[in-house]
Amino acid sequence: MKLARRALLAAALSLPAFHALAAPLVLGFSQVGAESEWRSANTASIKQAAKEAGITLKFADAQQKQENQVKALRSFIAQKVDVIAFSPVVESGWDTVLKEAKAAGIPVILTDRAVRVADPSLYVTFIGSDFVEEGRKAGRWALERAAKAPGGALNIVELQGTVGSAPALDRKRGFEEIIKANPKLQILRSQSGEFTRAKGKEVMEAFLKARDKKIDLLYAHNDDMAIGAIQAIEEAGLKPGQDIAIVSIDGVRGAFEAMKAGKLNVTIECNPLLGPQLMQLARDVVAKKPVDKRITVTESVFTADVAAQELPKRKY
Ligand code: GZL
Repeated sequence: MKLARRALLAAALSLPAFHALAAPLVLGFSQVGAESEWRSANTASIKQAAKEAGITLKFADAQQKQENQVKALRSFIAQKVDVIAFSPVVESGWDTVLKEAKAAGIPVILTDRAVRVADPSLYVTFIGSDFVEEGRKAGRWALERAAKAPGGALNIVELQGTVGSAPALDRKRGFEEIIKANPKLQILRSQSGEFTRAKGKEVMEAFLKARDKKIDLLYAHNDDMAIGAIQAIEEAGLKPGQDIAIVSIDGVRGAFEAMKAGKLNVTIECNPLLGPQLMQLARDVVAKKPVDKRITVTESVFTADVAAQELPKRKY
């Protein structure tokens, strides 16, 4: 009889209805901040997806500070959440807190940005974009632009993302890997605009005041810095998108509006809508199902000539 009862219980426990009745899965999520349109769209996607999945989301905004993310991860560990996910603001400095999560038996999922750790078993999986490829796509566009430029040359200035962050390091690497094919593409100045409009404008003002050689192209690691730079270029009496061509990354609504106005030439899409995939990953990881170590999302390139037709279709 005992065996029959155990078998019955096992069968009941396997029913989806039982899981629905079980306590909802608790996910602790540490977000970088709210620095850009991209980040806001990423946060909205995660919150909406958690609600739709019936997952209890504990959400912490780090205001772009690593120490706040470490505090948040420690708080999730203390609360004994089922799974932790985060977008690490910078690549390094995570080994200690990730070891604490591992010691507590809490699996960690990386979203959006990657980390550099000595022991890759400290996280289960990464889901996000291939930032190096995004940089390559920007580089390929720059090469094409140079081919049509007088003398085939372009003087470039670069607005980098957050210092030490995976997107800033990788987007720079991918861009330089491609443009080195044409030595007439020269990066005159390169500085962090911290992924924000305000800082992007401030640094672009400094580039313009430096009065180096004439600037032909701005490469911005995200659309928000490009939009800030557009204001600086206009205030300097120049035409963004014409006197100074602009290539940026993310594909947020503001970029499509700038392209439609002829002020931005191209945006490389970086998909922030990771919420639904993250929720499924959280369930799979907690259920100890095998998952790929690295899951990248497919992305497009949008040039100004398609901006008007694409804008109404954009989800972020
Ligand atoms: C990229 C993401 C970057 C965006 C910026 O996946 O980490 O951070 O490109 C955001 O807009 O601030």
